[in-house]
Formats: sequence, structure tokens, C-alpha cells
Amino acid sequence: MQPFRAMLDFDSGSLVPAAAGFSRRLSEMIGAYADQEAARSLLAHGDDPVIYTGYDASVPAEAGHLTFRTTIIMPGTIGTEYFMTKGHHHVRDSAEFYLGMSGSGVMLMQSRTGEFARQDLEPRASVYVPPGWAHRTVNIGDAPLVFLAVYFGDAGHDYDSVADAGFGWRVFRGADGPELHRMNMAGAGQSRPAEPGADDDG
Ligand code: S6P
Ligand code: ZN
Repeated sequence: MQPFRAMLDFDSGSLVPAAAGFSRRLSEMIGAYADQEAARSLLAHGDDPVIYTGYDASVPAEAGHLTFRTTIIMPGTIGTEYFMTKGHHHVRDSAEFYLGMSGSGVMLMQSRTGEFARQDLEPRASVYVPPGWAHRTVNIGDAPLVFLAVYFGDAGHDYDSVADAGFGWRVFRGADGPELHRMNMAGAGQSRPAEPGADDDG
């Protein structure tokens, strides 16, 4: 292939040229949210909101390449839990680089041995996700959260491990703003508020 350049719009998240766009609705990730009743009630009323969209760069999904994509997470909540990505491990444990472009968010990260970390994602903030850390991004603002992710072409995405085990922490809208809750993994709806530091264990 030939060298190329692509233009990023930091406000809209557009990537030009892009190979493809993607979008994820609530119905495609209903199990991700703690308040299953709220999620099912929305769908039952014919409301299946787009939670996030994005654009993929034209890079082969092959070893040796660095691919990249933008994501735009809409503002909103399911119950009181903020809109977020499904979250994944990479099939081949490998690092990833995130860059905040606009909006205000939080990255939740969890290692294969159960350690937890979170980092705020905002314009000009870069976040490094080490190999073996599952990651999920949450929009805690009132505007779309836009960011860039750069990862290995052959990294692959494993969504099942996250869907099966869940994330140990969730972010809810509280009376005074976002609250990070440690989840009781035995019951998805149970939680207790907590305010761990960025590198506290879960
Ligand atoms: C790719 C990177 C992001 C996410 C995107 C959507 O490795 O982590 O581009 O793919 O934010 O999230 P998810 O969990 O649905 O892939
Ligand atoms: Zn990733």
C-alpha cells in the first residue's frame, strides 16, 4: 500500500477518507447496562438509541500495521448509567493509544488479573492502555465524546470476555455529578459508591 494522510475533525469525529463507518445501538449491547429494566423498557417503547458511532481508517487488519479509528459516544444515560462503549479485550494482548478530541469522558480499564484503573478522557489527553487491559469508554458530559484510538492491525477484538465477566466498575449520574460505583459482580444491579484514585486496584 501507499503512504496516505487522513483528516480528523476534532468536533464531529469524522475521518476523511475512511474505509467504513460503524454504529452501535442499545439493542446491540443491552446486556452491558446495569439497569436492565430501564434498557428493556426503552426498547419495548420502540426507542433504540444510537449509543455511539465512528469511522475506521483504511488500514489492513494485519500484523505490522497500526490502524486507527474515531469514536463518537452520544450524551445520555440508560437509567442513570452513562452511555458507554461495549468494551473489549484485544484477542492478541497488545497496547492501544487513545487521544481525547472533544467532550468529556472516563476510560475504565481492567487487567486480566482483576486490577482496575480509570483515566479521564478529555481534549488533548492521551491515554495508554497496556497489553492485557480490557477497556471501556464512558461519556460523562452533555455533548458527544469524541476520541481517536490507535492499535495494532492484528489485535482483534474480544467482546465476549467482557460481556461474560463484566466490568467491576460503572459510572452513574449522581446528584452532584458522575459517580464511580464498584459493582457487586454477583448482582449487576447492586453497587456501592466509591471514589478510587486513577490507579487503585478493584
Ligand atoms: C479499538 C478501540 C476503540 C473501540 C471503540 C468502540 O480497539 O478500543 O476504537 O473499538 O471505541 O468500542 P467497542 O468496545 O465497541 O469496540
Ligand atoms: Zn481497543
